[in-house]
Amino acid sequence: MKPWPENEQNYYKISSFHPCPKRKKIFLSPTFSSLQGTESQNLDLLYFSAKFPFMESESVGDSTYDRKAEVQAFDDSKTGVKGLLDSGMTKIPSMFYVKLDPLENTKPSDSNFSIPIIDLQDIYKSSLLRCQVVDQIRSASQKWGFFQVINHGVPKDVMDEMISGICRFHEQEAELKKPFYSRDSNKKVRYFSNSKLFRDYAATWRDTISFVANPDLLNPEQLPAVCRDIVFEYAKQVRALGIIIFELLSEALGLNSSYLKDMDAAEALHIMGNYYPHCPEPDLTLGLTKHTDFDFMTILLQDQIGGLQVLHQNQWVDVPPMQGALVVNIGDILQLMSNDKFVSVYHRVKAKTVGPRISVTTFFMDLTTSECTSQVYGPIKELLSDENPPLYRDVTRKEIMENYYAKGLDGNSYLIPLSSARCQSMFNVHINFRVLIIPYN
Ligand SMILES: O=C(O)CCC(=O)C(=O)O
Repeated sequence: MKPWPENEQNYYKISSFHPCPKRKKIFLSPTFSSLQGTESQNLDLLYFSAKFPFMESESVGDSTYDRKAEVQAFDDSKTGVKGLLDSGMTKIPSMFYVKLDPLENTKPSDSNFSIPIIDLQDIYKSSLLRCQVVDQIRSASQKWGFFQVINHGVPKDVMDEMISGICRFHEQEAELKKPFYSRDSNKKVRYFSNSKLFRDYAATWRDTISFVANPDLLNPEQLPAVCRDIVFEYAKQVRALGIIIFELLSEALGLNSSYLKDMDAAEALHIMGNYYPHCPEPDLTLGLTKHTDFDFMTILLQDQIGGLQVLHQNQWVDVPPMQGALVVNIGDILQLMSNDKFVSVYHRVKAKTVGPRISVTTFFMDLTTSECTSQVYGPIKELLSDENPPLYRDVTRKEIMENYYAKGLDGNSYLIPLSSARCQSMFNVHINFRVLIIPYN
């Protein structure tokens, strides 16, 4: 190992390790002093997470614990997290133990922070109002990557019925759900728990039914009867809203309002109906681990339970449920295309003792690999100049999908391997860390 370069300012010292006694394994997660200077915090977190994902050693405590077998049995049951609770379980199985990432070094949340709320009322009637909304969207997309929209045009009864329909699906008898259970990510309709169950280091407390509309949903017969009609209606409504928001985002980038729509950003939808059951030990797991979305944009419908949090200025900030509102967030592809004018930020969902919590995530992108095309995404040429050189290289959809499926929800952004040589070199200056492994006993 190379000697520690004491005189090199760009190196970071590992200040502590965090063993995880709950898992009866040695989990070593170095904590670093924070990045100096003006580089973005995002880059800081991306880099550190990328280079030092959790390091897991051989099992030391409980030598009989076989995680692989536990995960396999869970998957074979085809009844998800809800099935565990239905069977009378009161302590969560070890495979769900999530080690919170100490690399984040997050501060306690500042109660002054709140996700921007943007009112879309009358944006087609008043050009002054529309200009103000475009400014708000630009600011929210640059600073937060997240905002809530109200008066967005999706009828309240459609939103309520969509939440009920997803709940009905998950709460029907297990035997009726099992035919939809699948790990085949190319299926246009499927029920599963933890999309990357066999890849992620920890499973999380959520079950999902997903639907692909690219551009249309499947033949109605192939959708579960308990939510068929509402899924069709919701897909229609959420796509219409998506088109409006893509127009506003295009204008916020200084582009023609149809720019993103003309790139077919609103063509393919991947709708996920999520069910987060109540959790008997919410401090040991998460509803969903920290991640960014790798699509153009995501629109989220949530019920009134809460649990979604956004990482903003190194603090986890709640996205409070708001009657009638929908949550919008920028995805990795839009961050890449906007050349970092808009940011795709980390978010996660906390597990809670109350539940179930229902949410519906609509990703504007088909996440199945069957639609792997040679379509290329790169920084939008109109946004580039000598002062604004491309931060990312052009990348094909095929490459993005391969990258997405090759990794689990490990806390790293999909953008890391796509950053241009200039950016990569910013990452690479830091590679000579001194790593000290302290056994935990
Ligand atoms: O359920 C939520 O609130 C967020 C879900 C989410 O982030 C996702 O599905 O990627």
